[in-house]
Amino acid sequence: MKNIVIFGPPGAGKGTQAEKIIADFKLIHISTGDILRNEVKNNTELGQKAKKMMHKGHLVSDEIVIGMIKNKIQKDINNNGFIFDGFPRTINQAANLDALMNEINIKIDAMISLEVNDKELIKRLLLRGQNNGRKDDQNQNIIENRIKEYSQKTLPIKAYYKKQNKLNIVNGIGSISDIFKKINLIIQNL
Ligand code: B4P
Repeated sequence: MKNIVIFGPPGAGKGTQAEKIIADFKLIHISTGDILRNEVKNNTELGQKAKKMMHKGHLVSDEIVIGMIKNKIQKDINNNGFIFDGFPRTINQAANLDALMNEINIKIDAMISLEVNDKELIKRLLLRGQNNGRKDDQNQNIIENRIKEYSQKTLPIKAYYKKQNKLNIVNGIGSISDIFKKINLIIQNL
């Protein structure tokens, strides 16, 4: 079993690279962003709570997100491994993920951190906003809020995984396939 965290600021290419990782390594994809967007689309109670935060570019509460992850892991426990995309996003989420995995005798094997500068992130997200209708991609202020949330609440997770010797840094600027080659090598060597 290989369990990977794909990490980076909004627009770094987490979802994009996760798709390629799944295709090559047959891992189960857990994207908290996708799960939350689905809840919003279906107008569930959880979705109604999450929508307010997501549309402002804020993080959804740890309590909601950790509950979702727990259900997903338990549902797909017998598989080649998980790729966590957009989760954890706070130190509290990272510690809860470790505890959850510990309970079932599995662990995170690697964290892959995609590094992209803010100017490029804003350019990518505004471009995506023109094509896909995601409200949080259509407004530069909201995108800047997401980057700020990332710097303040999410970035400290890098040190958390570094301490566990699991941090792998990958330059997220370049062609999608060149970036994937580097990621592929890291996962193969685990
Ligand atoms: P996410 O869905 O995780 O969205 P994201 O950070 O924007 O990244 P995504 O994976 O979609 O985009 P990617 O970088 O692949 O989160 C959305 C919101 O949900 C959050 O703001 C938050 O409110 C909430 N949320 C989610 N998880 C949470 C959690 N754990 N706790 C609390 N709240 C949570 O790609 C971006 C664009 O760049 C794409 O258009 C892509 O085509 C392009 N791109 C990718 N690679 C490229 C490359 N190499 N060159 C050029 N363009 C590239």
